Amino acid sequence: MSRDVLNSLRQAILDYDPDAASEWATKAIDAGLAPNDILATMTDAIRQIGEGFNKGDLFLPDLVGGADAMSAATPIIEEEVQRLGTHTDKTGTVVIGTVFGDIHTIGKTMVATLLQAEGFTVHDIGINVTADQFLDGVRKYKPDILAMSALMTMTAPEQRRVIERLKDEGLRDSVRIMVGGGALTQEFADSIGADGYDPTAPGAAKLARKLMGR
Ligand code: B12
Repeated sequence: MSRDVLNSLRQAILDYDPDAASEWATKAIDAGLAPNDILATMTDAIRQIGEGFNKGDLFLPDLVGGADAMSAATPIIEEEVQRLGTHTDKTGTVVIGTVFGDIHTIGKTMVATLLQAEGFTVHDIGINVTADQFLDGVRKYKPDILAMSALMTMTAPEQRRVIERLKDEGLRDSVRIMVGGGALTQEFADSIGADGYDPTAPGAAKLARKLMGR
């Protein structure tokens, strides 16, 4: 039964059908499935579309169609994650954004949602965020953690630029930095001097707690 619901949700994303995707996401929640499992199914589907694009079997409108279906279903899962959120203690504050030149929002939003579920106060400063805007976010919100997402090999180096700018402005030691996104590896994260990297959203939430010493 739950397998059928998840398969239908996956199919709705592969069919680029936002209405069906939100309908099956609601059914998955009603069936009592864990938000992490639902998000993992959706992620698999959109990555399958990405692979098709990579091989030249699918094209940009396919990415847009899959992303639209994904974006229709995501708020339903987010709502459930927030409803389930039991942490009343404030674990810490996070500023999160997708780096300059990069408009991929889905993974960053998932990480923000699961951080909230872990009790963090999250300031999501959006996509295509310049180094100056990240610095402004750090000055304004004084976060414990700065989280940056980058989905493309072209935009990943932007994370290095932000870290260098934080150093130049004397802000680097005021904040822990975690990085992620499809284009990254642990080696890259180490090479730019980030404090942590994880390839998944649930892992990002655990990593954030670890960076807070919890
Ligand atoms: C959907 C999509 C789009 C949508 C985005 C819509 C939206 N609202 O986000 C649209 C159609 C707009 C798009 C556009 C483009 N895209 Co695109 N896109 C994708 C696709 C298919 C899925 C991305 C996604 O949402 N994945 C699902 C999420 C959940 O995964 P995720 O983002 O990786 O996040 C997870 C982890 O990485 C982690 N995570 C994420 N952020 C963070 C942050 C921290 C701190 C941590 C710890 C963890 C973490 O947690 C998440 C959950 O597990 C990928 C393929 C892929 N395999 O990812 C291509 C992909 C990223 N796109 C690609 C390209 C090339 C483009 C375009 C240049 C295409 C074009 N020719 O115009 C443009 C670029 C636009 C721009 N300037 O940014 C390439 C990038 C190649 C590369 N390595 O550089 C990919 C890999 C496709 C491919 N195989 O070639 N895209």
